[in-house]
Amino acid sequence: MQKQKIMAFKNKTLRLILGDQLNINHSWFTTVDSNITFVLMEIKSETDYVKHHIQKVIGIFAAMQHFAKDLQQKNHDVIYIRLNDENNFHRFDENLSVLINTHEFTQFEYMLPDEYRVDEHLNTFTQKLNIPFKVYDTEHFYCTRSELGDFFAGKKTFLMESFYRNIRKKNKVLIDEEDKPLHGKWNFDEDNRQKLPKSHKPVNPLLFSNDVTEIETNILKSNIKTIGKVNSKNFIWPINRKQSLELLEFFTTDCLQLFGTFQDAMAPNEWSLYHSRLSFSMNIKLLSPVEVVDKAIAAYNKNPHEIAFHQLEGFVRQIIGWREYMRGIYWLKMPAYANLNYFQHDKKLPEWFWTGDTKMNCLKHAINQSIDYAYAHHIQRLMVTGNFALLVGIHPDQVDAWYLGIYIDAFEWVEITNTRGMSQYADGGIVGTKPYVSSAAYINKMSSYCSGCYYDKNKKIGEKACPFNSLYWNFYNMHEDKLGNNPRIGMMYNVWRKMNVDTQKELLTQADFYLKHLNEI
Ligand code: FAD
Ligand code: DLZ
Ligand code: SF4
Repeated sequence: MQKQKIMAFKNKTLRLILGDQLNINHSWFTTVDSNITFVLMEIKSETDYVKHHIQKVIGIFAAMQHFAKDLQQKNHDVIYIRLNDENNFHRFDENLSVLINTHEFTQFEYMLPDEYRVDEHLNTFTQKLNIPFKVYDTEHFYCTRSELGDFFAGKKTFLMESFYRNIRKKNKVLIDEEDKPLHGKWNFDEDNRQKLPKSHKPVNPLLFSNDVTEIETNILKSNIKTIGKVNSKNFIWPINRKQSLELLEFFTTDCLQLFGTFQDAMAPNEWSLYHSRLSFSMNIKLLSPVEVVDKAIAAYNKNPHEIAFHQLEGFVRQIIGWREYMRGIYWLKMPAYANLNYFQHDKKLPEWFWTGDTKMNCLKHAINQSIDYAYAHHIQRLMVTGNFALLVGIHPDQVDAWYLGIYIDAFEWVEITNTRGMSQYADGGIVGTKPYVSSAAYINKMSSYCSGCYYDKNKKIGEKACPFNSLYWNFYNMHEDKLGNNPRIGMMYNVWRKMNVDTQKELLTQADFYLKHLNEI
């Protein structure tokens, strides 16, 4: 009798797949097991924790739906909870509890979430669970969550460059037999980062044409508040692995050869230049960073005459360096990181951050392109929108919410470290060694925005003076107590301190005028 009972007992496992865990090469999917059911869910706790760009929500739902279909075609058992399903409770814990009870699952399993918020939510859920549970790695990143913390243990500073070198050595990426970097040095930045010549027409971006009208209709029906525009008949972003691989192929054949050269360049009607636009596919794990890096190296090895080594290294350092580094900092410093506000900034974002309706041409283009494509490249994020937000003293919570909402690739682990850390210096120098601020000179050096601007890039004071010029000095003046002794910006303080007092006053008055009229500039 006892024996019979044990044989009749069925072990049934429920495995949760989050919207950014679409890694088909994960060991979960290598064999088909009829005792295992996978669940994916479109839920409001994830769509509503910040106001998202419509393209971000659509892109994630479309990719989740494709992924579920792929799994079903491979004979995996899949439950897919849609946004408007009657039995959708719109929270991971509630939906999971109902499923576990109704289907009598005997085990619950999930992969480590990338975001602290969801990690905590699932920790709390599993603590109360009355069946066993197990947590798996996502098998996506080069490093574990705690690797950066271990690497910098006992150190006061967290230099990206040393972490990057360590990962390259450890994984033998662009490393010779003597454990030295290929081509003799680690950093080729001085070969990169040129302005786009007027006569140069960048490559046309590879865009997809996905029909996602049904998803858009469902989002609208469910009253989810979104920002931005979308052409849902021709959705341009990759929404499955096949398209992500096509975009990777396009990048390595058509963009990599000029990636580094124009990495920091900005031009009014060029929204993607030679950037890969692979962040969305990578962040939802349709592509792994290892395969992206390997593919770029293979393209270089096949064609070293066309792709210079500095272009390749420039790209590899973004992924092996910055991407892994930001994730490590996130897991080392959360949850305190999300409340850091080193400068005690407290202003609200001007309203035109949501419309692009400003006379400042650089901001107008960077914001409008973000509204149109849910994308801006790194220097637009750092040296245009981020630079402005820092100079005028926007509260980092406001800045975070904007970045987390507007970009298709935005997930807190990589968004907050870039925004609060690299861009706003709200962490007081954990990620960056100095605040990234500039006057019009840098924006003009790297872009052709200034020539079409209402403001005059050369004017510091008076009518039509570029706001960046006076706000820049105002920022340094305002934060002298915190920045005055920073050796990396000592030169700027020397210039400021040597400046004629009347000029200083005029600059501060001009900045004050702009600060009082933020919504109208
Ligand atoms: P490429 O220029 O082609 O670079 C290749 C890859 O390198 C990217 O896909 C990305 O995975 C990685 N990478 C490059 N720079 C960084 C970086 N600083 N940190 C981490 N990875 C990097 N990136 C996100 O993925 N999500 C975000 O939410 C995000 N928010 C940002 C906010 C601010 C204020 C700033 C300054 C940067 C932010 N970044 C973010 C980093 C970077 O801007 C984007 O990764 C990049 O623009 C994505 O476009 P791409 O794929 O064409 O990148
Ligand atoms: C960003 C996002 C959105 C908009 N919607 C969902 C969703 O409905 N269901 C889901 O599983 N994931 C979604 N995501 C991605 C999650 O926010 C992401 O998986 C967590 O933040 C962990 O990084
Ligand atoms: Fe931007 Fe100033 Fe140049 Fe105008 S003049 S584009 S506001 S930097």
